[in-house]
Amino acid sequence: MLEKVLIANRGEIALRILRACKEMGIKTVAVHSTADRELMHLALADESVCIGPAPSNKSYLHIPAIIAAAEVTGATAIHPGYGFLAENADFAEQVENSGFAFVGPKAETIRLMGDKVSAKAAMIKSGVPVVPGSQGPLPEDEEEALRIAREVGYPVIIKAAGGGGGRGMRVVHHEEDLIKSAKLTRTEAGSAFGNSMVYLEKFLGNPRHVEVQVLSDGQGNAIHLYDRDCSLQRRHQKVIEEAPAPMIDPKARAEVLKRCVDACVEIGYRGAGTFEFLYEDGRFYFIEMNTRVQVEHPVTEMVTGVDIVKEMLSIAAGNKLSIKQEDVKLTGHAIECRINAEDPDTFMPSPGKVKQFHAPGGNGVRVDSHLYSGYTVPPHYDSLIGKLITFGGSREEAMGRMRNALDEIIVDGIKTNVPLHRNLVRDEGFCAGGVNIHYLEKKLGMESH
Ligand code: MV4
Repeated sequence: MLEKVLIANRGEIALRILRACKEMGIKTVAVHSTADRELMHLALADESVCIGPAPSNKSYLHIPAIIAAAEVTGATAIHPGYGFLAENADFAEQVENSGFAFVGPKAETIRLMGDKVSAKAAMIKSGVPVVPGSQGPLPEDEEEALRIAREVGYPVIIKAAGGGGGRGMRVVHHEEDLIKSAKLTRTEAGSAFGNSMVYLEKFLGNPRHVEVQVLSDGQGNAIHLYDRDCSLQRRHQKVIEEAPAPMIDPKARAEVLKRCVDACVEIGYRGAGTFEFLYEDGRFYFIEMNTRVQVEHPVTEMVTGVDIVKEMLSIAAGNKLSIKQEDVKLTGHAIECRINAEDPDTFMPSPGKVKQFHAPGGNGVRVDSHLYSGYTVPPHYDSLIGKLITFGGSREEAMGRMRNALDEIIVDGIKTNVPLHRNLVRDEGFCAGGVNIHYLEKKLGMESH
C-alpha cells in the first residue's frame, strides 16, 4: 500500500481524502495556502506544509511548491482531488518523473481526455456512442466545414478541443452563421486554451446530463459503478446530483455501461473515471471524460457501498481492483445537494465567518464538509462549503430524508444556497424526476420575473 500521501487540495475533498488515508493506515501530508490555516484537515493530518500565499496560482496551482512539499516530507504519492491540478497532464508527469505515485491516470491518458477531439476519437474507436459530428477537427476549409454541418444537420454546436465543462462553445442555428461562428470560436479558444482547434457536433436541444462512474486498475480490469444524473445545474455549475439516474431506458443503460468498461480496458485506463453523456430520447451520447474524483462521487458510494477514494489509492499503489462487477449491487437511491457560501437569490459568493454550524443527521444522511462553528470561509476559492447526501431504499425515501436534512441544517453568519435547496426538493418537476439540463435555469428565470 502507499506509505505517505500528500493531499494537493483544500476544503471538503482534502478532508475526504484524509479520511480515506487514515482508514487505510496511510500517513498524510496536508498542504495549504496562508489563507487556509484554519482548514479542519490540517489538524488531522500527520504533517502540514504552507505552500504559498492565498491566490491559487501561487499555492494550489504552483507545481514546484507542491513537489517540493512532497520531497521535504518524504511523501510517496500525491492525490490531486478535483479542480486545481487534478486534470493537468504536465503536473501528473512531473509528479511521476519526481518519483511519486500520482493518484490518477497516466499523464498521457489525462492529455488524451483533455483534448476533446482526441477523447472523442478514442471513444469512437472503443465503441462508446458519441454525438454525431465532425469526427475530428472542423476543417479550416470553408466549403468542407459547410458540407460537414449540412450533413450533420442544423442546429450544430462548435466546441473548442481544449475547452470542456461548458467553456468555448457556440450554437449555430443557420448555415449563413457557420463560418463566422467557427472563426470566433477558434479565436476565443486560441487565447483561452492556447489551442484554436474546434470540432462540430449536432446540437441536442433538451438533453439530460447523465454520467457513468468507472474504476479501472490499468492492468486489464475495469468495472462500472452505474450512473448519476447531474442535470440540475446553473451556468455549468451542478447544484443537485443523484444516483442512479432516474427513468433511463434499461437496454440503453446496460449497453452504455458495458461500452464504458470496454473502453477502459482498451485505453488501459488507470484510476477512477467519469464518462459524461448527454441523454436524449432514450439514447446516450458521449461528450467528455473526467479523469479525477468528482464532487458528486458520494451518491455513487452510497448506492454501491464502494469507497471510490480508497479504490483510487489502492489502484495508485499498483493493486488490482478489489471488487468484481458482479459484486457491485445497486441498493437504493442517493441525492446530493451542494451547499455553497453564496447569496441564494443573486448567486454572488458570500465568504465570511460561520457563527454556528449544525450538521443534520439520522438514517441515510451523510455530510461531507470541512465546516465548523467559528470557521471563516476565505474569499479566494470556490464557494462549495459542503455536500449534503441522503440515501434511501427508493428515490422517494432519499428525497424525504433530504427534505428533513435541509430542515435541520444550520449555517449561520454567512449566506448559503440552503434556501434554494429547500425549494428544489419540493419542486414538482424535480420530484417527478428526469428533468433536463435547462430545467433549473428556466425555473429560476420564471421565479425572478
Ligand atoms: C452539448 C449540448 C448540446 N448538444 N453538446 C456544456 C458543458 C459541456 N460539458 C458540454 N455542454 C453541452 N454540450 C451538444 N452536442 C449542451 C451542453 C450543455 C450542457 C451539458 C451538460 C450539462 C449542462 C449543460 C448546460 C448547457 C449546455
